[in-house]
Amino acid sequence: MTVRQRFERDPADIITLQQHILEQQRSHPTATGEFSWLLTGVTFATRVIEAQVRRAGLLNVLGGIGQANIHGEDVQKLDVLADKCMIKFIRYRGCVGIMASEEQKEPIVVKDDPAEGKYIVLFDPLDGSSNIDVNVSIGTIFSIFKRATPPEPRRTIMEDLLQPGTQQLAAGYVVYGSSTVMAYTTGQGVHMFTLDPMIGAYILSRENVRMPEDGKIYSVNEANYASFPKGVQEYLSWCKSKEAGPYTSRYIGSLVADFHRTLLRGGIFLYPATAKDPGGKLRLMYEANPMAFLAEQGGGAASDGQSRILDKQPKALHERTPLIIGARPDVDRVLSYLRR
Ligand code: AFP
Repeated sequence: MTVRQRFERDPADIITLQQHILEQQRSHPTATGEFSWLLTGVTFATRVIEAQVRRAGLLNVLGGIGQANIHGEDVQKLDVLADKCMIKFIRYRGCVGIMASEEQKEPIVVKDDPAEGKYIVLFDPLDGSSNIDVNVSIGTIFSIFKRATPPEPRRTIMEDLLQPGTQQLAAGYVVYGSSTVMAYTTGQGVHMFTLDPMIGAYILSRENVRMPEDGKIYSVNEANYASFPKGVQEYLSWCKSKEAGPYTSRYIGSLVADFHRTLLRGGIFLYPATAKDPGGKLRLMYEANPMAFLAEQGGGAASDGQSRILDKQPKALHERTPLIIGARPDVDRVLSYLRR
């Protein structure tokens, strides 16, 4: 029986995100419940953000604050609000030691002692901010790691933070779209939950999502075509060829929304190196790593053109990376063009 059939048959049969997280916790006999408590903190923060996003035109939250962030991008009022919500509702979860936000230059140390605050939460509080004022889908992305705790030798805050994506305990996003959907993974598949505004809770809507391998969509900001690597240019020409099918093109400009579609429909999303951003535009720790974890858990793949995203050893908190992410056959094809 599908999730929808179950809901229509008996509304009491629904599975909330909270229940789902607790179920997953039961499969880890040594789990203390702290991690589940932390995850529900993240989801609560996104519900507060979503309430602001849904009323954005009615409240005084649209527009910029007249300042640029550390990446040189205009900060929007909703960026600031979303950042505050994430920081506030995650920090009170007790077990969090370090947080890092795409909007903040420095990490936020909540508990210096790793034995007291063993988790690290990294987030992009509001991804796709240039879409806020025009009612196009935006989202929140998060990624959770564990700090080195005794008996492991103590690490500095930066050493704890700069772990490769393979070490993520959980990752997910919320897309504030035609409905509000959360997708998350703890390494046991990708599960999606739709926020039911009547109940005020995220309800399971898709379990064990698998990325289709026959998708025919490519997603890229083609305005940058002239400075893409030659292999990417050739791949895009192939997408438009008779041999390819042909593909169709979709680009929203919010990674969360573009990735969400790719997870459900297959195909590929690319943000290669460009003349403006020779190292790529997207952030490894806040965008590429969490999406790569979800992509792989959904049967897909993610690469920077040379190596697997999850294997990359970060050198800086706000490091950028090229990103090629989607169904495995599509990612492999781009890589083969890049190798030619
Ligand atoms: P903003 O949050 O500044 O709108 O950036 C969004 C983003 O980081 C990512 O979500 C998009 O995929 C990408 O940038 C879009 O970049 P372009 O506007 O250069 O296509």
